[in-house]
Amino acid sequence: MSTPPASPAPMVGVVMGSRSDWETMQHAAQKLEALGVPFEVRVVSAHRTPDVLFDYAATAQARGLRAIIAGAGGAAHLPGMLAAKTAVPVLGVPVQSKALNGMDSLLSIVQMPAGIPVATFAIGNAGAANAALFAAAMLAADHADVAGALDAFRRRQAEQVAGNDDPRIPVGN
Ligand code: RP5
Repeated sequence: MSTPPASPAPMVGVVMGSRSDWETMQHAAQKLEALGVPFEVRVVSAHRTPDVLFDYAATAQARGLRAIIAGAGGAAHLPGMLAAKTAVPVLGVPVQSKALNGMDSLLSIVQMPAGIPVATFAIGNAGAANAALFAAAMLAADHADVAGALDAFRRRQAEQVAGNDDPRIPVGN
């Protein structure tokens, strides 16, 4: 019996403050999967498991991660704290909180002090998807397969919009 081929080392980390963030962050994972970008997924909480956060950040670069997509809601300190502890670019996704609709998450992530940047995306599913597309764009210069997949995605998207440009006609007709 032959051993299955080893899966490629992850180039992108998708992390989130709680399992409850997965509903949002799965949209990042789906995009990375579709583009063929090797990634890993972890729950890493800035408040509940700070030591795990520090370890994740401290080892990220040596493990080959080239971007970390970090989603959190409410007092969303995860992206900023990761950015403080690693040179790997951090892409922050504000999760839509129940109490304040994600405005708390957005402001917590976007208002970083000068010197420690976090690239901040839109609140919710669109932000998660776009963070993945952005991470793929960062990788594209050195990975022709990812560049090709991104290009194909954009062409398909444009065709879908152009092919259904009368909003009165249901999609698929
Ligand atoms: C944050 O608190 C998480 O990122 C999550 O968005 C929010 C709520 O977490 P749970 O109470 O659902 O675990 O740390």
